[in-house]
Amino acid sequence: PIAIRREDYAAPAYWIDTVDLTFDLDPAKTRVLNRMQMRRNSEVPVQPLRLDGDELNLARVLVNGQGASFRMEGEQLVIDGLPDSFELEIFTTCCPIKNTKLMGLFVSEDTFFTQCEAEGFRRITYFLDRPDVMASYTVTLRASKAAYPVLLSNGNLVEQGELPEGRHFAKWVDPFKKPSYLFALVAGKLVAREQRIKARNGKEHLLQVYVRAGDLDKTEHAMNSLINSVLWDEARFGLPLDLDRFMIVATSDFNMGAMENKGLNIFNTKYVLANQATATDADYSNIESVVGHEYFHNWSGDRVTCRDWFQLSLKEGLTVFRDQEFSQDLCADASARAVKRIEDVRVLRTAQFPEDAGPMAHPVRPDSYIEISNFYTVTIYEKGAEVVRMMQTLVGRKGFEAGITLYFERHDGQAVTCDDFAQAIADANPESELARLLPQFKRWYSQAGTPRLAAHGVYDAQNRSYTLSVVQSCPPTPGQPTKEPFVIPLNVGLLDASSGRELPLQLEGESEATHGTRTVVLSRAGEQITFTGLDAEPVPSILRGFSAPVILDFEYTDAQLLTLLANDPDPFNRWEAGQRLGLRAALNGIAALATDTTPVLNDAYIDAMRSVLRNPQLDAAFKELVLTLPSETYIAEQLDVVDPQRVHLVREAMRAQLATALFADWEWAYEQNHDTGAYSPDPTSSGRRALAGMALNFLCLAARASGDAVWPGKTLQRFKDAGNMTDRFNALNALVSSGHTLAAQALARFHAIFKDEALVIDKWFSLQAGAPDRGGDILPLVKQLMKHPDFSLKNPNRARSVIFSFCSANPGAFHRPDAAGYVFWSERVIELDAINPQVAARLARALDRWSKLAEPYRSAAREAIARVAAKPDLSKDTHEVVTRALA
Ligand code: B3K
Ligand code: ZN
Repeated sequence: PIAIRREDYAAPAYWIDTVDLTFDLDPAKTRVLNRMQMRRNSEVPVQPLRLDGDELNLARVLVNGQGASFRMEGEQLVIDGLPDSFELEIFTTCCPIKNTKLMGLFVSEDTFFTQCEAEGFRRITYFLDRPDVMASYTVTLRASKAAYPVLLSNGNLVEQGELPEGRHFAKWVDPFKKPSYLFALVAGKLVAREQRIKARNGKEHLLQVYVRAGDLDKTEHAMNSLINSVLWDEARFGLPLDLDRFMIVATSDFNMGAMENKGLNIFNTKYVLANQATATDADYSNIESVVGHEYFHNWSGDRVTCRDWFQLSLKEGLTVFRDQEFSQDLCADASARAVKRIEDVRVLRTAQFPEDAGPMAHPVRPDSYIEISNFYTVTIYEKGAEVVRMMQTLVGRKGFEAGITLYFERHDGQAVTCDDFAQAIADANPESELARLLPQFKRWYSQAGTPRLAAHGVYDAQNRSYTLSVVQSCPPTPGQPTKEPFVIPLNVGLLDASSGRELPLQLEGESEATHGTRTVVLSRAGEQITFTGLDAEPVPSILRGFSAPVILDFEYTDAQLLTLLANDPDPFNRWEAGQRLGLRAALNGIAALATDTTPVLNDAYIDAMRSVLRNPQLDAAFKELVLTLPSETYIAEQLDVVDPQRVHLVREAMRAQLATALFADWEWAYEQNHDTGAYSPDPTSSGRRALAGMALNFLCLAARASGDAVWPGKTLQRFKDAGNMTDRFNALNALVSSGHTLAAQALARFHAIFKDEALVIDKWFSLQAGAPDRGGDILPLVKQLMKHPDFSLKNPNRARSVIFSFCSANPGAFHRPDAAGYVFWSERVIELDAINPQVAARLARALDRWSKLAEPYRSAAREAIARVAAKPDLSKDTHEVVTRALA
């Protein structure tokens, strides 16, 4: 396989103005007639037309209605000697029922779906399958009316009717030009929830959510999320819905979360279907985010798209930022907004930071790839969103809105680059620090790796000043041995060490002090920030709100962290102080070779946690976040050499200690929070359910140590009586993760109740495969689960629920001294690769961080990766991941 390079970008040699597609849908043999009006791009030298194809059967090629001579070069269809403009007609067939890759046209539960991003359209017809070729589409779908009563494509339905032999047709015209990756069709037995809404300008729109007949009672939340998304984008950024009809369709077989096809979004059922009996609060909130995300793509992605796939973060980073802001803006108060921010940062730090430190590290705008599907990463998405967020911080919220307005005015209907985006934001804010530092700021797009800030504070009693010295660095990443300094907006505040009160801020040379947080813009390798007018050494609160995606090293004393935890008005840093204390305890425990009975947490930490738990001023959701210990993955990232079993053991010891030491407090917290009344997924009541669930978890864990039967009994009762899935699942989780004997009957009952609810059965599998390992018991269980009649490797959600929950989300169970976890992993990667390379390549990344492992894990992991890499006929996807891992 060969690498595609960003610097090799060349404009297309031909343009496609219109595409007229006719589908005769049949699961075993679908016929596709593709009629295109094309013309030569006069700005590039004359050259043959090369159309992309993949697993197509070619029947006929006509140029201006005449049989044309063509040749095949690999999978490309090549035609020479074409006139400057012409009609090209191509007739092909494909086999959707055998399409297990779920790219292109495939069948799921007797329904046709498509997935074209990034390069799936070439599996439907020969095409210039690249995002800078934008065309107007007319699509006619023909199929058996009984089997496929609903026929959908992008845009507006302009005609429909009957055909002979029980068939019917529907013709769709998309009023907007689009790249091929945004094409979609759906055909099958579906029903829709519908809602008509009126936009600000008085225009009416039809919103539809299509699902299978039994699922209509689970579409209300998705519809509400869609309505909120439409209103929000108009209110916050002045971006209206530009279509008469906006459709969402759910499928249970999907490689990812959802897809923003113009006017016809296709979703994984996981991000559409919810009612209180089947979905947890987390599901509700994910649905809101993903519905928002796909809807926001209608502008950031569809109206303005990417010139090439290296610019993927142009649409993904921006759209993640937009969906994060949407969810925050829907929150009723600052505390709920902070909770959302903390959750987003947690994802960044547990998933993106390791990626940026591992073999797959790449810039937000990569320089090369072998398989683009491998670059739908947390770096492109989440770090990309942080880059956009920093721009907003540098130009202010209003300035950023002006920048977005300019970006869409300037580039509507175009395929553009990350540079174009940054330029528009800067141009709308000519006086800003962003405009002043733009070329340097753009290093966030070109340099991979997580920058580190080493900060150090010195108090000068004589001058009543406090100087923070900050040195930035960034470790080497593949292909980038050295890095230049980044532009880093650093949000800072100071607290009084004795009272914990926030201090006014006066920088050296300023005549007046200000209150609250200050944004200091770092741009040099080393800088000093001096605050004046201070009577004593303050406690610095640095990187408030996580104002940049960096690692901050500051030698806080425990006392300083306790002050921040108790007092910081910035909720993010308040939470962060608790995490730093927990992390410090974990690292000390690991270094001291703690056993499972050594106390790892000191009294001060436990008392501080008790104060947070009992604090009447704090919301339950925030408490739950503070009391959640840093994950095993996050702890492991802080170590040079990782013994995953030791990390697991120490973290479990910490959990056991929190369970016992705060037993009475957990009882109190449960009593206070477990009754949330009639179900509503709002942040306040979901926060209370989360804290009650956490309390039950610790109470069952404490019972494990003491032999007490009361709380496990209560938990089982709770499991049986629960009025919603969140409470029911939390109770089940408490029994399973404490390893209580009552877990077995609860699991059996759960399966019996929900046997017909695929998404709930996914939870049932995932809970078991992700449960804390005790003496190596999880791998045999996982192998058992794979033999369960409900298991299927072909369904991505199901495969993820068992295999990924074990390999990627359960380090204590996966990293076994006997290497059996790695052997299992390599077998599954190879097996999945033959079915669905995208899913396989995702799983392949479970061992990204192998080189950090202690022996015997390290050698065993390397051997397992090498075994996969040695397999002939590996997909490009998996091949790229494992060869980079071994490089
Ligand atoms: N743009 C799609 C992701 C497509 C993934 C292709 N392998 C979903 C999204 O980010 O909204
Ligand atoms: Zn997206």
